[in-house]
Order: sequence, then structure tokens, then C-alpha cells
Amino acid sequence: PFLENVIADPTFRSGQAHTKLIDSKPELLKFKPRRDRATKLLAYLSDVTINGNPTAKGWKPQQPIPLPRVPHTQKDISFSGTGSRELLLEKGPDEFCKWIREQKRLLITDTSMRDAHQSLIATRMRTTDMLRIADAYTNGLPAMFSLEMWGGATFDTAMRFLKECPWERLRRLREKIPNILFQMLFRGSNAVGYSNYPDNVVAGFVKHSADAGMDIFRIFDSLNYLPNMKVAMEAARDHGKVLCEAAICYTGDILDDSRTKFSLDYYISKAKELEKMGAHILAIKDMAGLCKPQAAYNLVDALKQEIEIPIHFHTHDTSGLNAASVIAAARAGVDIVDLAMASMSGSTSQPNLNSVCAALANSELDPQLDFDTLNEVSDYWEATLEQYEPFDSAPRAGTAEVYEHEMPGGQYTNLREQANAMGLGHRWREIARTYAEVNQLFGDIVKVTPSSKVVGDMAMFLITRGIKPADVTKLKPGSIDWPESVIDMLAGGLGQPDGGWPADLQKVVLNNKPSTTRRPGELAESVNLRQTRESLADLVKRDPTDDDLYSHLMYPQVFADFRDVRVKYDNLSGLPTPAFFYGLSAGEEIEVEIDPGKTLFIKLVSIGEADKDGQRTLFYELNGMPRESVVTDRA
Ligand code: BTN
Ligand code: 3PY
Ligand code: ZN
Repeated sequence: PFLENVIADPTFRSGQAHTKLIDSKPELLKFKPRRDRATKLLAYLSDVTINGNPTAKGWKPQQPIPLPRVPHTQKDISFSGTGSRELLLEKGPDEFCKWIREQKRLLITDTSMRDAHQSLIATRMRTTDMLRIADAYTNGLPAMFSLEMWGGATFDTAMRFLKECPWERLRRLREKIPNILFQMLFRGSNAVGYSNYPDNVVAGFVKHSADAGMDIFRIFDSLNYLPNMKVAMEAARDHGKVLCEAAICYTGDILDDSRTKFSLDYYISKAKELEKMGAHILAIKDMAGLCKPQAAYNLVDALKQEIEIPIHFHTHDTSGLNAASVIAAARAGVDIVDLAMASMSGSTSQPNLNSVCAALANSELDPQLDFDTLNEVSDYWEATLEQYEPFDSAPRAGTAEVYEHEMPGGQYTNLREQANAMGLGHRWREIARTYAEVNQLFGDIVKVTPSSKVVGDMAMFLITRGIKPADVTKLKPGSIDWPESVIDMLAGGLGQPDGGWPADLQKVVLNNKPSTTRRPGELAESVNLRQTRESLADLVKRDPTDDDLYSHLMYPQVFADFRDVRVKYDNLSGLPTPAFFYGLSAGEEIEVEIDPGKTLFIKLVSIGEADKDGQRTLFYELNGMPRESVVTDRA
């Protein structure tokens, strides 16, 4: 701090500093003693080593987990084209979309950094693990169409569990990967949250994300209620440099004539409407992986005749056969497909990127991605996943049960975890069936965040109380305190499903509470953004930024807790993942990059006994110098 003061001093800066400067300016010696970053990091490491990280559920590796090897990827010279992001910036959205349609090769989105880890390891992937492999994408996979690496549940979990700033992830990855488009999942009027936000918050969030480096906004509504998508879609279009990708959420089965609600015609009419609303690209968002191969073919084939804009297919491999759906969609002329790197694929995640590319090699559809790099990147992710073992609860193999419960990939692992935590793990079959019955009770709806969460909440609520979904409408209004999320949804808080909410159910759940069929955003007051940002100064302990503002608007409490941790321990995102979750063992040494080019070498030498007050001293070497850190053993 002293040197900082001196360097900032105008006299010193003007070159007129002399040895008497300090005598003449005693204020240079006035500074708050600042706990330096290394001390804070050691405090964190000591705490997590002794007391554990509460999110890691007490899991400890048997022996230190080695850092995943980062491949040294050569520039892919076999691909002569320009990176997708460079093309978008050069051509602008409309010309770029024309380019997409002219491509014979199948364009590929890699979801490893968003949906794949959201679906496999409860969205726990840390920024450092993404940054380490970023160069391999930039140099080795320039033919990639886009990387889905932000949005959905990642915004919430980054702060809540990883104590990371989501905006920092976006900006740092952007710096390292300038040539490939970035893509995010955006929940329409729910933005990256679980409830409705005022229009100006939604529009402001889109603009701020675009300015921070986002390129493609995949916008959906959890009930396919299109009015909820309008504000976000317009904000993306108005930005001028980014792509508005509007999604139809796929549920049910268009091959099953008895499911009349979600028919081929239903999807075609939604798609046409989204095209009219200004979508640059249409996404088919099969969030549960229900779109069977023939259905994918029929749907894409029909849409290709009905709309002009490019089509992007998203699915999950929960059933085990959705690579076939991807290939069927490709044969029917889909433009872009979502896949995940081999080791991050399958089960509730996306189908296998590497294998689909191999299957299409030597055909016109060949995506032209370099196999060596694909394999190396997959190896990297495989080793990286080992660091996340306690969060891995995805089913090991495909299951046809998904056609019954229709649960989105990202929810499956979470609900299963929740069931385990409530001691209901052994009743999973029953939970899955109840989930399906609650869907029927709600009138057969689209189930994706946040509507899927409401179905899950209701299913767990009924199970723990021994109530059958079919009996709910027989109950007396006001006789049960229903979950808040259920009341809100049936009151119209998330918008309207096609056909409206079943009136008899609304009566039982709402009792005399008011409900609306208007667009929720119309009823929400706009937020004074400048005033709200300024109000955060106390919390963030510096000038609040728009990053702070939008984190706060989405998740006020989660953001406040995150900021407390940041003030107490500084930025933890540079810690290697095992150290962050499980702490260190005696003798273990780690490297932590705290600023670009500034690395700390931290070795835990030994751990002292607890004294009578439960205080323990941990002995470290920090860049070779001995350091001690004292922590309370709360065991
Ligand atoms: C908290 O819940 O205490 C805030 C999040 C920070 C968690 C770290 S993890 C290591 C250490 N052990 C704890 O119990 N909390 C901190
Ligand atoms: C999300 O909203 O996070 C989803 O992944 C929905 O599929
Ligand atoms: Zn998905």
C-alpha cells in the first residue's frame, strides 16, 4: 500500500520525487493494513482442509488428484474457413444466417461447458477448468460453430456453490477464445432465474451479456408461452451484433397420435410465430431427450418446408439413443446440432460429439473437426471430471423411463440428489411416476426450468404427505398449504400454458388467491437500475458495476453471500479444483494464478494439533517462505 500511494502521488508521477517526499507528505504513510491475497487464500485453504467445504458433502479423495493434462494443441491447418465469431462480426446477423444455411457440413455446438456439466455433475464445473482447455478450442477446433458455456443454471451455481463471479467466467473465456461463437441459454422472462423479472431487467440483462461477450442467445419459455419471450428476443435483435435464437421446447411424442396436445402442427405453428417475432435461428429444444429418431426427422423435415431461418437441434441422451435423433435431424437438413465432448456426453447430457463426427466423416455432412484434438479435449474433460466425483449422480446407462416421466436432463440429477438427501432415494421409481402424474394433473405441460421445478416440487410435496396426484382436485380449497412455487404458477406467475390451467385444480390450490392470464412482465414494475446499482456499494465494498447489478437482480441473497466470501477470502477461482472442494493434505503443493502472470506456490507442510479452544495452526510454504495460518476446528 505504501508503494501504491507513492506511485499514485502527483508529485512522484511528475518526476519531482526526492528522498524528502515522505517527510513533506506524511499522508503517504497512512494506509489501512490490508490483509493480502495470499493470507486470505491460506485462510480459505486452512478452513476447507480442516472443516471441509459444505457443498462437497464430506467427500475426500483417497490420494491427491493429479491436475488434468492440458494438450498442446497445434493450429488446425486442415480447416481453411474463418472462425464462426469472426464471420458473424464481419457479416452481421442476417448475412451470417444466410451463410449458415449455405453450409453443407453439419455445424456443431459443444455444450461441455454448460449443459453437459449441468446435467452430469449438478453444474459444478469451475472456471479454471474451462480456462485451462480454452486454447485447445481456439487453435485446434476452429471449425466449431459455437460453445454453449453460459446461462441456464450456471449463473446461479457459479455464485452459490463455486463462489465465483459468472461475469468473470464469460469475460475470461472470451479473451481466450475470440474466434468461436459463445452461446447461452436464456429463460425468456425468467432470464437466468426461476421467476419472472421486470421487462427492463430482462432487456438490460441481454444487453449487458452481449456487451460482455455473449454471441448467441437461446431464448425459450418454460410453457412455450411466446409472449414471455418477446422482450428478450427484441433485446437480442436490437443489439445488432448478436444472434437471437428462439426455441420451441419439445415434449410429448409427435409419433403418438393419442398425444394430441403436442402434435407436429403444434410445433410448426409455434416455429412460424417465432420466425415472425424476429428469430434469427430456430432451436428445437428437446430438454428431456424425448425426440425419437423418426420424430426428429419428421419435425425437421416439416419445419424446413415451413420456415426460412436456420434450425438448431438440441437434445439429451437420457434414453441412450439420441445420437440417432441427431443424425436423423441432420439427414432431414438441420443446420446445427448440440453435442458434448465424448467424456462429457451420454446419459442425461448431450449425445457424443466425437462419435457423431466420426459417423459423418466421408459424407457431405462431415463437420470438419480435427479428430486428434477432439480426442485430446475429451481426455482432458475425462480427467477433469474425476475432480468432481461427489457431484456425479448421473445414471450410468440410458433408460427408457424418461419417456414416462419426461424430466429434463438438468433436473434429473438434481431431483435424484434431492430425493437421496431426503432419504427417499429407494423410492425413485415412485417419484418418477408421481412426477408424470403431476404433469397430467397440471394439464400436460412443457416441463423445463422453471415449470419443471414446480412439477418436481409438487411431486415431492405429495409423496412426503402420501397424497395421490389424482386425489388433489378432490381436496377442499384452503385445506393444505401448497408449495409457493405451485401457487405462483397456477396463479399465472409463469405465464399461460396452451389451453390454460385446469380450473378445478386452480380452485383447490389458489383457494381465493388472485390469478391472472395476463403476461406477468406487464404486471411487474420496472426497476430503477442506476439507483439499485448504487445501493450495492456497501455490500461490494467498491464502486458497484453492472456485473454486480445484474447478479444482484437475479439472486439478491446468493449474490450477497458470494460477496461476503469474496471480501473474506478474495478471489478463489484460481485455486485448483481439488483444493477448492477438498482442501490440501500434508505435503501437497499447488500453484495458484492470482493474476495473469502472478503465480503463488503454496505447500501445506503440516497441520498442528488443536489447542484447548479448538484452534489449529497450519504450516505452509508460500513461494518457498514459511507461513502459518490459524483456523478454528469446528469438528
Ligand atoms: C460458507 O458457507 O461458509 C460460505 C461459503 C464458503 C465456504 C468455505 S468452504 C471452506 C470453508 N469451510 C466452511 O465451512 N466454509 C468455508
Ligand atoms: C435450464 O434452464 O437451465 C435448462 O437447462 C433447461 O433445459
Ligand atoms: Zn438441455
